[in-house]
This record gives sequence, structure tokens and C-alpha cells, in this order.
Amino acid sequence: MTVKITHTAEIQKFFEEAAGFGNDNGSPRLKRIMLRILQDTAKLIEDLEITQDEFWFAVDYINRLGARGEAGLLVAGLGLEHFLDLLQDAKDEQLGRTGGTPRTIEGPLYVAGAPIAEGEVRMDDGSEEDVATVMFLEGRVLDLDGKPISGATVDLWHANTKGNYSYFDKSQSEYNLRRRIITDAEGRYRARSIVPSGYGCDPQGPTQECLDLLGRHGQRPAHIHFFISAPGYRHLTTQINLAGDRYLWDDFAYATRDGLVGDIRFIEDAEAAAKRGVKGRFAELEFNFQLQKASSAEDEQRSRRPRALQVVGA
Ligand code: MBD
Ligand code: FE
Repeated sequence: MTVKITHTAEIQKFFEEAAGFGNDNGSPRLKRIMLRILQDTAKLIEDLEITQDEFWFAVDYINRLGARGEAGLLVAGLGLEHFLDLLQDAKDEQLGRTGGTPRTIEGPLYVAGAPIAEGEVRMDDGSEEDVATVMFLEGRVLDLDGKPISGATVDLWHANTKGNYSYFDKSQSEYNLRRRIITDAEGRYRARSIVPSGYGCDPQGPTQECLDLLGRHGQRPAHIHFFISAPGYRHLTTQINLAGDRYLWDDFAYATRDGLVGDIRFIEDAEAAAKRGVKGRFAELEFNFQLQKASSAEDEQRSRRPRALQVVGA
């Protein structure tokens, strides 16, 4: 027996009251959003005949998700963060704001305030020297005509050989594998780092618990995150996802896109290694970024998403 009451005037009035429409205080924007959440949730409960047990399981799940700080991980895994990119792409298309390096999701693991270097930097603290493959990453930041942008900020972060990120993984040193590089006169950035491994959700965490029930894995391919910014240009949030990774096109967070695959080359050549000042097998990865012009001051900034260590001016 299906009973439907959500559409009735009585219930609609009740949710309007709960969303604050009966008072003149608070935020009109939030009231509007909240009313919609209540109406749509009620309709969902009704249409799918959500049981009491299912409802209270979900409430407890939200508590556990928040307690573990995994809300940002779940929205990535459910494709909602990628959806925001697709929506912005569609808006840009309509406004003719096309061209340049594609955007892709930031993910939940950025930390503000990484050390700043001019042109060139080493990103790893050497702690994985015996297990990691050294990676030489370099490229240029260009405008849509291919002209170099000097003084651009390349803010990049990636995982270690275990797929873990510093700050969230307290066993790593502060800002390990996180740097900001200011491009040189040719728009070039250079980093010596280590080849990252792909990330996997905590098998014991609430996000993986949900993915298990969806019959899905929680793995990402090896990747490197970037915020690229420069005065007069539109902020770019993107990633390089590494070719050859088994999860390259099976990313649980749907971040891999055409134009964002990095052709990492592994080199076994003693002479080339010596020239680079390293021993044994190493990797090279070249990747250029192209930025659109900004059409407002706001355009130059990354989103105001709350992040770890929100540092003033960083
Ligand atoms: C990551 O490293 C990541 O990039 C995303 C999107 C989600 C979880 C971990
Ligand atoms: Fe990541």
C-alpha cells in the first residue's frame, strides 16, 4: 500500500514553517534551499517507501561520515564533485568561454600554505628514497595563444608511494609532496619529486562502506593535483592522471578527462640518470597548462571551499 501525503497543502505548509518561511530572520537563500531539501527528501521517502530502519541508518551514517571527516570523499566518490565540473563546463560553453586545459575536481586533500619556490623545487623529503622512483616533472604555463605566462603560481600536491597525503597522513613530514612554484620568464615550472601511487579509500571507512553497498571500488589512479593561477587569468583547478595506471579510466572519483592524461616515461639509462644526478630507474613527465583570460577579479581565485589550514594570503 502506497500512501502519498507530500503533495498536500497541509504538508507543504508544514515544511515551509520548518524552513523558516514563517519568520523574517535568518537567510532567505538558506530557507529556499532548505525547503527544497525537505520537500525532495519527503518525496523520496514516500516514492521509494523508505523504512524507519533505513531512515535511521542514514542518520547514523551521516554522523559516522562526519566524525571521520569523509564527507568530501563521499561527494567525490558519488560523482557529485565531477558533476559540478560538468555543469561549469556547460555554462562556459554557453558563454563561449572555451579552450585551455580542462578543469577537473580538486578532491578533499588540499592543504593551503605550501612552501613557495621560484621556477624549480624538490617536493619530497627523501623519506621514501629506497622505495620511490624519482620523478622529474616540468612544463610551462601558457595563455590560449601559446604565449608563456611568467610569474604564474603552480600550486601542486600529490600522494606518496603508499597513496597517502601529508597532513592527513601524520607519519609524513609537514608539506611533504606539496609546493607552490612560481613560473620563470619562459613560463616554466620544474619539480623533482617521486612517482605517486594511486589513492584508495580507507577500507574501514564510511565512504568505502557505501561504495561496497553500491558494488564499487574506491580506487583512484596515480595523479598529481594542480591549482594554477596568474594575475589576469582564470584560476584553474586540475590534475594530471598518469598513463599506464590500471585505474586511469576506472577512477572512483571520475577525475580523469581527455587532455589530462600524463605520459610519464620511465627511463633506465645510467648516463641519463647521472646527468640528472640520480641513480637507477627514474621517471620524466612533461605537462603544459593553458589558461583562459579572467573576466572578473573573482575569476582569478579558487573556490572558497573550506580547506585544511586556511592561511591568510596563501
Ligand atoms: C584523492 O587523492 C583525490 O584526489 C580524490 C578526488 C578523492 C580522494 C583522494
Ligand atoms: Fe588526490
